[in-house]
Amino acid sequence: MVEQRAGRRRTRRATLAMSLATLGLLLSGCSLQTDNKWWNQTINFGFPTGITPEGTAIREFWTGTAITSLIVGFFVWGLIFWTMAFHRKKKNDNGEFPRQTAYNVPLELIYTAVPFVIISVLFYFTVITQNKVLDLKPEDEVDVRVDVTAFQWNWKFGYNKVQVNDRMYIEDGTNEEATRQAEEAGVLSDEERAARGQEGKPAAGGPIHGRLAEDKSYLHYNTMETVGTSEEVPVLVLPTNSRIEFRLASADVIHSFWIPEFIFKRDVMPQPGRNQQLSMFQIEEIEREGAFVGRCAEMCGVYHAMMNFELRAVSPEDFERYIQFRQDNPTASNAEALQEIGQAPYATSTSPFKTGRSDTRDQNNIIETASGN
Ligand SMILES: [Cu+2]
Repeated sequence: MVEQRAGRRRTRRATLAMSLATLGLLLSGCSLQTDNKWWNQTINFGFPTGITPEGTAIREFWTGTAITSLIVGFFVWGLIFWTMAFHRKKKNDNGEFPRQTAYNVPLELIYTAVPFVIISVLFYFTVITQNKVLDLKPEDEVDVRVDVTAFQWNWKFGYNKVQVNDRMYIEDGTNEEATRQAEEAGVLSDEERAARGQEGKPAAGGPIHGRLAEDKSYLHYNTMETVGTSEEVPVLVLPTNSRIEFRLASADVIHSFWIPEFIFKRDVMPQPGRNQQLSMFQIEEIEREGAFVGRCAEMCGVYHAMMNFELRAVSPEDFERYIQFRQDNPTASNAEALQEIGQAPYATSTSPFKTGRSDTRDQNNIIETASGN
């Protein structure tokens, strides 16, 4: 009897030790990151810190989900270890099995109902978070609209609307001339139609909704644009404290617009016309000034890995000066405008790559730039 009790105590201790070890292992996965809320500092379970309210919502959802999973996990592990430790009866001396407890209807109902409740709660919070992240506010609540054009292998950013501190700088930034040219280029001229034997047929006569494959009129063209080159990483300058809308379109294949600090990425599609909702998103605001790297997150060809850009978040006041300078000096470069407001003229979060094939073969394919810091 005494021996049996000691054995039981030993099993109980072993169970406790095992549980503590598991807990330690799980908690060591947590990382410390800067955030104003203490619970996010300590328990974000390795999730990165975003710079938008949407990013924070996703992170908090993640933290809640991780905690829920741990609670469920510990409950299940507890039951398993408890069963293992205290219900190890074997056949008795008469060769009889211990009392069997299968087909316990109330128990089966409970463990069917409880998981259903758990997934219902998780589903509820998933929908709440998703609605916040994908929320599109009406036109008059959008402060800045950026047209993002992805192409192999770089980015173009156009300012379509800019309203900062209740002042309208750009109401409709569309470049009418460029738009008209793109529309014309997408339709065959009379001579070309004759050459293809398409006289008398309906206009255009191309394969994509009746238009040519070369037709790029679905893209957005703006008067004020920032275009990346192989030598210069495009720097997208945006203000903090402003609602920003991104309209995405690709000039060729599918790309993906990703600023890791947004905790959000979205595919950039060619011909996105029929899915307008899917080719745009908004952020409530950028909460922090700084330089943040942006990347293409959809394998899009040979130089996909080099398709970087930079988001430079500045104060609304600096942004006003930046826009004013570019309006007053339409031929000035983006670097000059950045310098004008006391910012580093070139990207600081990433470097351009050499794009020549022979250059990229030697591991050393980063070009040193004269970046500001
Ligand atoms: Cu790409």
